[in-house]
Order: sequence, then C-alpha cells, then structure tokens
Amino acid sequence: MTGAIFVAGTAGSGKSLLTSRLVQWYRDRGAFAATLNLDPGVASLPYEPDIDVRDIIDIRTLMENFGLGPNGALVMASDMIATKMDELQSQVDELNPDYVIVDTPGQIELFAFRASGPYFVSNLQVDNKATIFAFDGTLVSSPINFVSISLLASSVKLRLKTAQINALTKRDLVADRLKEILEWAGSSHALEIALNGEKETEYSLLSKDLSRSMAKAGFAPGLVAVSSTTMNGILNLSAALARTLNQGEDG
Ligand SMILES: Nc1nc2c(ncn2[C@@H]2O[C@H](COP(=O)(O)OP(=O)(O)OP(=O)(O)O)[C@@H](O)[C@H]2O)c(=O)[nH]1
Ligand SMILES: [Mg+2]
Repeated sequence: MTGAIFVAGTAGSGKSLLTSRLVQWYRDRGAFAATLNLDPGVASLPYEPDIDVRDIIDIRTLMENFGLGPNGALVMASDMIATKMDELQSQVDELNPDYVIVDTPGQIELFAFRASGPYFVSNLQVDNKATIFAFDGTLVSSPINFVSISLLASSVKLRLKTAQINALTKRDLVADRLKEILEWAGSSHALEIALNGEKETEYSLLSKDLSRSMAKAGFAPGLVAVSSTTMNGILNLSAALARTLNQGEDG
C-alpha cells in the first residue's frame, strides 16, 4: 500500500523542510517513506530526494534551448511535469514505498492553477492520497489574513481535489499567538468575534461573508500546528495523515 502526501503551500511556507522532517519521522518509526521533489526550479533542498524531477527536467537547458528567462523556463518546466508522468510513476512503482511525500513547487500558482500539477496529482497511481496545505504561521498575523489564506487553501483543494489537511507551519515562530490562531481555525464563532474587532470594517465584513460561505460549504480549516524546527506537532500531523489516508481507503 502506497500513500501519497502532497505538500503544498505559499512560497517559503516550509514545504521542503516539512517534507524532510516527515520522511525522517516515518523512517524513524520503521515505515518506508520516500521523497519526490516536484520543484524543477529549486536550487538546494534540506533532504536528498529519492525521486527528483530535476533529473528529468532541466531549467538551464530550457532557458538555453528556448531563449527563455528564469520565469518563462519555470512555467515551461511546470507544464512539462504532466508529460513526464510515466517516468515519475515508474520510479514510484519501482520504490513501492509506504509513503511517498511529494514536495511541490514554491510558486503555487504554477503548480496548482495550471493544468500540469492537478493532472499529476489525479493521475499518480497510488492507493490513497492526501494534501497538506501549509498555512505559513508568519503570514497568519490577523483574522483577515487568516481568512485570505483559508481562501487560498480552499482554492487549492478545488484544484487538486484530494483530501486536505491544513497545517500551520513555523509554530515555534508564533508561539505567543498560537492559541488565538487555533481558535480562529477551530471555531467560526471565535473567528467572527475576532473579525468584529478589526478596524477595517469593509474587509472585516467581506472576510466574515467569505468564511461563512466556506464553513457552509464544508471547508473548515481546522489547523494542525507544526514546527519543523522543534518537531512540535509532527505527531498530531502524522495522526491526521493516518486518518485521512485510511478514510481514502474506505471510500
Ligand atoms: N523557525 C522555523 N523556520 C522554518 C520552519 N519551517 C521552515 N522554516 C524556514 O523557512 C524557510 C523556508 O522553508 P522551506 O522549507 O524552504 O519552505 P518552502 O515552502 O519549501 O519554500 P519554497 O519551496 O521556496 O516555496 C527556511 O529558511 C526554513 O528554515 C519552522 O517550522 N520553524
Ligand atoms: Mg521548497
């Protein structure tokens, strides 16, 4: 049985470090976990990927062969991921791990909002799938910002169409505000009260309407707070992953 865990989130939200910690966490507990780097543009990673899209797609070659700048080459490289599906799939099959943790590109718009990323996610043949969406702890600085990142998280869910776990990353950096953030995430009532206290009435009203709509539609962010520095919360995250991946199996 192979479970695929896609780690998505805004640029710099801690996806790659979380990938490295999660794989280590599973390995320390005797599971066979493998990493798949799906970011063609990354220069260095905090782990040694078992499968690496950079072995198949080379940004520098694209820049030279097609006269592209770095951004153009990155767009082309992202679009090419779908065309390399078979190659990546056969590498996953060959390893046949219990978990394959997929570190997705930093530019979330290139991965989630173009055709290639969702194609890869839906066509990867594994037994079950889950996405971790990283809410960068340092960006969730107000209830309005929390709602705006929740919108992005729900938008990614619409695109990738997998079960999703929302993780608050870098919890060690927001220790003093952690309780408050988790309250906004865990209770729409607490979030409304916090939004009522915001000075910018127009944006607070918009945020309230948006969060109500998301809650009504069943998108409840319910954050799992983790730190890849202290490892605090990794146990909870792995429990959430186990639940989500097992549910996929039943359904
Ligand atoms: N203090 C702290 N720093 C973190 C944590 N997770 C990541 N970082 C730091 O945040 C920065 C970005 O982390 P990455 O793991 O590279 O983030 P990413 O989402 O993979 O970044 P891109 O792929 O470039 O979008 C690095 O400097 C990490 O060391 C954490 O839990 N705590
Ligand atoms: Mg990264």
